[in-house]
Amino acid sequence: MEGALDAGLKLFGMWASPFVHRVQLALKLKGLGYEYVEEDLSNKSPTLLLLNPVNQKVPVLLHGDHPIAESLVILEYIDETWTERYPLMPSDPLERAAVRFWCHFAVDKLGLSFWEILKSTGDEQRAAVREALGNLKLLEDELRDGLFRGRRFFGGEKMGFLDVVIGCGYHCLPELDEMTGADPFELDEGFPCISKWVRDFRAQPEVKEVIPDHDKLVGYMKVIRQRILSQGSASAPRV
Ligand SMILES: N[C@@H](CCC(=O)N[C@@H](CS)C(=O)NCC(=O)O)C(=O)O
Repeated sequence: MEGALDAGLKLFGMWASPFVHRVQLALKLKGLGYEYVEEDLSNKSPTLLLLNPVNQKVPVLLHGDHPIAESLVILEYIDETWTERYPLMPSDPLERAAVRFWCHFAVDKLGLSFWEILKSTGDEQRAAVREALGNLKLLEDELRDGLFRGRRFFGGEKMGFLDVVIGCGYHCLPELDEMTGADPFELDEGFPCISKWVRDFRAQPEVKEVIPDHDKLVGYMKVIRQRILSQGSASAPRV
């Protein structure tokens, strides 16, 4: 909590979870300190089950006595509670609508298509990669020609809400083939705007502090993939 405001926050998380990283990155950008509790998701603590009885998932943020669950809900809560510190959401309503729209896209489209890559092999996986690349192309077009065009980040010169949401889920895009055993694809060639954005995101000091070492994450994802493949299909987390 060094140098950060003690806001009476406790975060229940798991080191490799992109949903937890979203919350950690938002707290870091806002300069808010918090106590961190690492959960063993194969043996969840009674406290986690009590705080998030509906989904029984991390992250859960405890503010005083009040638990808040679901990463996007937590991000909005943090942003609306500490408005004076590093605003994450844009002030313009149209831009806010666009941020929310692309957050839905990240969860419903990108997230699901990448999950399909992780849990499949052979032709099924190649089809999943085609679907995911089609989704990435939509994001590439948005960065090139849409509301966010010409910006370093979706938030402008600095990272904003959408950078936190998409960045924590997809900073591993350059290692996607390694993580999933999929055929290699050239991010730089097909997706110049996304690949620049990924590089800029990964270079941010707050991101470096929050996101675990890439080799460690890739190794962990390979283990998860093997576990899913040996146990049969797993349900997708909502990314
Ligand atoms: N939609 C949730 C997803 C959270 C989620 O899937 N968390 C995973 C860890 S990456 C979890 O707690 N899994 C435990 C389980 O599914 O039982 C969010 O955005 O917070």
